[in-house]
Amino acid sequence: MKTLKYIFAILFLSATFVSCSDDDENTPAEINPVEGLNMIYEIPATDHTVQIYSEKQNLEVGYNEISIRIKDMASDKYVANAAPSWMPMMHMETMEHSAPHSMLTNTEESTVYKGHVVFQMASNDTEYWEMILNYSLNGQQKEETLRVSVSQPADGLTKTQVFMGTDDTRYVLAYVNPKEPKVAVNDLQAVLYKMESMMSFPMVENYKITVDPRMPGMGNHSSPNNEDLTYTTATKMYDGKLSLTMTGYWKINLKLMNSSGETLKGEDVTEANPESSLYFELEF
Ligand SMILES: [Cu+2]
Repeated sequence: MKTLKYIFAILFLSATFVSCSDDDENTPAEINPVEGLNMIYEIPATDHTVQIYSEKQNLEVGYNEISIRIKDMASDKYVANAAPSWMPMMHMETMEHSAPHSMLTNTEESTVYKGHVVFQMASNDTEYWEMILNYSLNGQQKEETLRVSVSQPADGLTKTQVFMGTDDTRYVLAYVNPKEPKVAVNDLQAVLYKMESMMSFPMVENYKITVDPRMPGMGNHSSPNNEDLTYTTATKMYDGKLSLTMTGYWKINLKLMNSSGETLKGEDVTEANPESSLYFELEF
């Protein structure tokens, strides 16, 4: 009975406290820096916890935008000087390899470290992905290894291609935007990496990717006002324009060209050749 009384007292006090702060009109509305994101993993450690967020419900093959927060339990605050780095690793039956990934930066929100990973393949019963995280907390270097699951996108459409170029280099090309395509001229965005080794995937700059969207279900018609993808230093991505004149299934035929204008992968769409071997698929 005594315990119950205490609980009531605490409840009453906290209710009072909440209503007090609600009444205070000078208190600015608290901005949630991970608003709209899903916390897909949380790694509990003795004195802190690492939280991993995505726009999606889970990690998928292709381009994944990921946000990481580290909460110091002692101060109950998210840490702004953790300087984290990460390394995705896939453990396959016969080998191990990494995946293309950006650096983690906290330029928009000091306590949210953002970056992206392009997973080339899904995990399965015997082959799995791990994310190795390194960061500093209260002057100490920490490392956590988290097993993550990576699935094929539910829509089954191709938005990522791993391929060998005519220069005998293996490339990874992944679709980034538009996330919600519209009947309009959309901002098209993609990332391009090359595979230097099993562990190293440097970003490829200053190449060009031609864009030729077609509707195979409707006589393979195209659309006007597309713009080829070119590298933008500010975004560290390839930016172009994708014109979609109607809803339905579109095949975005692509051709990758190096800085000397040589075609490394993909073919022109002609009467005789309805599609390129390099493409993205969209349906909306
Ligand atoms: Cu693999």
